[in-house]
Amino acid sequence: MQADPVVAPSVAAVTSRRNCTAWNVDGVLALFELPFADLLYQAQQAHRRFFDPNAIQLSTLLSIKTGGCPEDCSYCPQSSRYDTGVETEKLMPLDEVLEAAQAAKDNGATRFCMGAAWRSPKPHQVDAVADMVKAVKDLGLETCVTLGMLRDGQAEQLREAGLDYYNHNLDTSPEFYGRVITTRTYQDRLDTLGRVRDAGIKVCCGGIVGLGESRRERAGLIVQLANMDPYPESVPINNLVRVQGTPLADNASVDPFEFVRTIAVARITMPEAMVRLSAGRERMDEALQALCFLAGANSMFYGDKLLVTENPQAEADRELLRRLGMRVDAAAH
Ligand code: SAM
Ligand code: DTB
Ligand code: SF4
Repeated sequence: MQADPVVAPSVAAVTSRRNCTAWNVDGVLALFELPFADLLYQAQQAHRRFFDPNAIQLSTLLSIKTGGCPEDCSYCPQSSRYDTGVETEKLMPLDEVLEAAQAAKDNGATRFCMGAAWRSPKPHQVDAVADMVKAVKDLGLETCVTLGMLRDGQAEQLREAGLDYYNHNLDTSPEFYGRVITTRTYQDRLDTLGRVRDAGIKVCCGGIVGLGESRRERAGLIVQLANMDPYPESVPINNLVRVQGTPLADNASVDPFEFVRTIAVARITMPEAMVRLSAGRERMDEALQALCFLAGANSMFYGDKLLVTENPQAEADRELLRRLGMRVDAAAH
């Protein structure tokens, strides 16, 4: 029996990141509730309008300042509030960062993302990261950093150093957010994202599936992202990595098809964004990752480590892409 086709009211109107249509939670929820095949069909149509579905962009992560973070993000192994076994380290010296960036480039990554376990960087820390951005950019890589909340002028300083992307996630819906983090507000995050956008840096912003949120709350996150004007250039969708010692260590895992649905809904509502299959691949088999690509994911983290947790081996990823006939392309066009 053929289910009634549900076409979100605004799909046809979404033609440009700069001409956003207002999405609402019920409309996005209707997408989530489509039969799986119909949802993936819509996602593939959206994907093929702007991208080559056989192309993927690869970003490699490096934790340049690990652990000891004062924030209480309940998923995070780097918060000093939880005993997760992550050692606190100082900011990594420039030469070590460059060595890792060169290795990432040699392995085939096109973007290098540097993450720091800070609530908000201090001026001298931004100076040091700006030097890293300049040097990594000079290697011929795209640059991305995620440093926490930014104050006035800091985004501009990073832009001048050659920063291409700033990652700052909303993580979840505004309604569920207070159950996950109490040390910074949703509005704090939106303010930092505004500073990044105003400085002319590309925005990388997404969230996490598996925090204990409902489907409606997952839809609420997508609404926030898709209604940004313009919506982010890059949208990481993370599957919670459950780390012992964090408050979410024993969370139930989310139905894998629900994760694929989240990617598909992100693709339909933000058709021109790079949608990144992010944390959590270590627990996904190859068939599930292939479904994520079919749902519209066209980017992933590549390299044996995320920030502090494991990621699939680069060699295994190259083999997966080869078997699927996918090629690496910085723009995925
Ligand atoms: N400290 C900065 C901040 O939070 O703004 C930047 C680094 S922080 C580790 C970057 C993002 O990683 C978080 O916003 C969250 O979305 C993601 N993340 C952290 N721990 C995770 C986990 N255990 N599973 C999935 N995603 C996680
Ligand atoms: C994002 O959305 N996911 C990445 C990146 N942006 C910085 C981080 C994932 C972290 C997973 C747990 C860890 O290794 O710390
Ligand atoms: Fe700190 Fe970022 Fe981890 Fe939150 S997610 S505890 S801000 S490192």
